[in-house]
Amino acid sequence: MSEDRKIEETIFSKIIRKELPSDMLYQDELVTAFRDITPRLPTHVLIVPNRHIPTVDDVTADDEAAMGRMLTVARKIARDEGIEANGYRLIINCREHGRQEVPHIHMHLLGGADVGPMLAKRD
Ligand code: DGP
Repeated sequence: MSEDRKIEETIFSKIIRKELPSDMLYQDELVTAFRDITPRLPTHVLIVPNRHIPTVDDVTADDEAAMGRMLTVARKIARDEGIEANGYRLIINCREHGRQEVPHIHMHLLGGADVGPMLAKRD
């Protein structure tokens, strides 16, 4: 691993370990879910692997259980929030072009209102 891709913990690891407060909705041995601090829609939850994996590009076969759990937990939370019937969007940003701000994989669960078009059209 090159110096510029050093794995440094983010604030999310401290949230997972409950060293920092969050509005946590779910935690098990593989993943944790908590509300985004700057919600873009009525439901905006982040679902993260407990293990620090910086980006989707760093995922290995060993992470498949956690990656799959992120989806089943997304489904559970959508039901808990009562947004499953109308639907929702799941987003994982990766690195610079994906506009990933926190280098600890996180899936955004967004719903409770129409999320709008998939991406803004480019000129
Ligand atoms: P992304 O751009 O995909 O890396 O999204 C990062 C999200 O993380 C962004 O929507 C705001 C959220 N976030 C950043 N810091 C914190 C925090 O300390 N607590 C919580 N709950 N969310 C945070």
